[in-house]
Amino acid sequence: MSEAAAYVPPTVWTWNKENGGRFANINRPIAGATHDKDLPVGRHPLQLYSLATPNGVKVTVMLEELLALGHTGAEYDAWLINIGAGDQFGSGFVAINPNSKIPALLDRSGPEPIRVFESGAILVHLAEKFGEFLPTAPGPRAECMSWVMWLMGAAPFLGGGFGHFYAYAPSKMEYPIDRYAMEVKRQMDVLDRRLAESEYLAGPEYTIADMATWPWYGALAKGVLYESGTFLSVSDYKHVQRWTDQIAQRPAVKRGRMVNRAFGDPASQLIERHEASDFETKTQDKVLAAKAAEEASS
Ligand SMILES: N[C@@H](CCC(=O)N[C@@H](CS)C(=O)NCC(=O)O)C(=O)O
Repeated sequence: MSEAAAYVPPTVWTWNKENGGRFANINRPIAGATHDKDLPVGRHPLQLYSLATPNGVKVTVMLEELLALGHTGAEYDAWLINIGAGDQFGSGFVAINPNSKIPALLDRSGPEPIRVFESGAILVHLAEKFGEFLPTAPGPRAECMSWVMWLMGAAPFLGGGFGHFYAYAPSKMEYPIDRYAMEVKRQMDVLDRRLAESEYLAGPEYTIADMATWPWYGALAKGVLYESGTFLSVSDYKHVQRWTDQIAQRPAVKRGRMVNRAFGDPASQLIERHEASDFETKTQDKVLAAKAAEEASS
């Protein structure tokens, strides 16, 4: 009998803190802050609190794209939220995102600060604020928003479903891996068919739909997400491969994916971003990385 079939749910679910999953230490069945901690605030109009996971990269790519177009109002301070250490449960972070997940944005350009949480909402907020990467004609706008919403609904099946059971669960279980592998392959086929007929997701122009989708499904296409490239036969999705490579060449994408990256190759990391020149100097980055290593070992 399989492990899943042997499990009989109790009458009332209770929280088993040591469930063995990779992120069991930060998963909780309750919301709200666990500790008092103010967020730092820099000098730019936009304050971003994030981490370079696929959800975080969506926003840093958008900000770098806006800056590349000359929108100086898109200058931003990007502060690191270490979700492994529970920074998302600090009172300051919870005040701008009651859902305690990165990314979160504080737009301080107007008379009153505006908080924006959910990566899709942040992309739309920035697109509307600067009049870029979201078509304004009703048809193209609807197409773009449809793909943005598709991504926001689809990605949790990839991350929380497939990724969780394939890479993070304490043991490999056939039923959930099979169920989510099927769904993720279906999603890749949805993208592949769309990208066979259209250069970008929303049409001939690169938009926030591509920025939202590329960090997830582009990474999946390259086999770097959950080391599942062979398992899911990702090289079969030729049009997704073409689109992934095309977007990866964009200078703003190369910069955006580095911001708030606190893992992987040190050369790919810019732990905090406060100035465009930070990409070149990375001096403060090295200081922060050394400090983080020191804290981790103490
Ligand atoms: N729907 C949210 C999802 C954000 C999300 O899941 N963020 C993850 C990192 S990719 C997180 O902060 N996790 C911390 C936690 O769950 O405690 C969005 O798109 O902004």
